[in-house]
Amino acid sequence: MGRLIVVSNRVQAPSDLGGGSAGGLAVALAAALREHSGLWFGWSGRTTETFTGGVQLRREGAVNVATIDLDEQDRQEYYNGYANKTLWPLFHYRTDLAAYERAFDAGYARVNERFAGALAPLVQADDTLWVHDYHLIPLAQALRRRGLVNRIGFFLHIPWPSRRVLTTLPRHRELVEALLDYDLIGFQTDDSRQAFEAYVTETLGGAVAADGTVTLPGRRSRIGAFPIGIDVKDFRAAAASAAAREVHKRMRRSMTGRKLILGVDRLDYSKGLEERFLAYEQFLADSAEQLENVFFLQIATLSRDEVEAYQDLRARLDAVSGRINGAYATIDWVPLRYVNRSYRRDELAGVYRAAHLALVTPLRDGMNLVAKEFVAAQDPEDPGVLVLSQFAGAAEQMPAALIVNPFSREELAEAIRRGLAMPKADRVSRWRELIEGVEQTGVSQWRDAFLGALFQGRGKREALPTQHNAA
Ligand code: ADQ
Repeated sequence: MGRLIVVSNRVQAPSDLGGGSAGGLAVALAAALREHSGLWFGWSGRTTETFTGGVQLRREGAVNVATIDLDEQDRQEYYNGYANKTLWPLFHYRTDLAAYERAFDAGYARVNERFAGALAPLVQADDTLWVHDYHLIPLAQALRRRGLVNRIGFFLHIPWPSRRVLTTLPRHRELVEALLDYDLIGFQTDDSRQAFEAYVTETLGGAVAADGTVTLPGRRSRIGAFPIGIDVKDFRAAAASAAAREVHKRMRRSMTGRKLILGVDRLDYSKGLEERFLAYEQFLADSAEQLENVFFLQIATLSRDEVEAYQDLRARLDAVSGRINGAYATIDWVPLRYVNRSYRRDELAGVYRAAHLALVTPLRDGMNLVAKEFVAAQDPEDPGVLVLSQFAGAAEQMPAALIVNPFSREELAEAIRRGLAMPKADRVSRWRELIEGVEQTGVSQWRDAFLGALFQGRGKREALPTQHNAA
């Protein structure tokens, strides 16, 4: 068997991320790459005046990394444009925010061609490729045009939208047809898998068999749901580390006996932060007896702040948090602590452990790893309560959480009340069920399930005539 080549927009080899902050995904993929003496390919994150196509090769620990630089137009049209102003909002059901500009389309196609042009010469005949996320949907098509018949899999980290939402995208058909040049297409949830299936059968007139085989005239692919998870053992170790214990102690000290409600997210409109703030305000308005007994800490790392929708959201959150504190704070109580910085994973684990309740209430989310990390970091004897949106992919696997509709302020406020009052026995039994699920769907099971399905699939493309290599 040949090498494994992982392709993603940005490369996140563990040593890129520095002390204690390497994400579970990076760690899991790096482990697979080590096992298959593989290569991780992606954008360096840098832009140059003109695109050269030059590949920078380096070694990060045991992982070989290959990156290319893009030009400034690529960053605007492909990354800030089609990826983050068109596909991201659309796939998160925000058709009101999705921008359709020809320049974005062109930038997306151009960068995928640039990736393919730089990557193709590095690929050997028996290599297997695993491409990640919505930035690179047409990459397999661009590689096939260059004659590659290797096995190529694709995993989508964000939701696949319903057919009616997807069809608001100009040229949606081209996008889905390009996706069918992958041998295996993985989704986070059954819900996404079914939405894709509905598109294939109802819009393209194709067929999807029970085993996930997708057939259309002249082409065949396979789909499946592969829910992503965290590295539980590693995260628990982070939660038990000296750094986590120190943060936990600091948090407890600053809580002065008050209960901590926690939110941890990238600052993104899909995460339902504004709705969460408003629900907390409602909770404060309805629960006079709770004033000064609780506080809400929202950690929201800035993200994509070159995109206006993110700047607007940030301004709204500043205003709402200011209003809440203005109305309710006392000389020694701040009801909402709103922090925009980012924390190391071990520090974060300490904060999770100090919390009585976590609000993970995205309006849409592919999976949501914060929900799983929160569970993994809890004290089994005295765990906190997880309030989880029904629209997070994680809800399919975590029914023992308090599942809420994040669009309903009353329902969310009620879940906060219920969670804070939940007796210990109930918290412990829910947590046990949750941790069992988190352990069973860890990041290595995810990786092994996806790669198992990809390797076990039929042989190479020569056996299968498609539009590009039928001859
Ligand atoms: P994200 O949208 O980034 O990921 P999520 O799954 O919650 O969402 O992952 C966020 C990661 O970043 C977590 O590991 C979390 O600990 C970390 N993080 C968040 N806020 C942080 C902060 N303030 N400081 C430090 N770390 C922070 C996308 C999809 C998700 C999908 C993942 C993985 O949108 O739906 O679950 O990919 O597939």
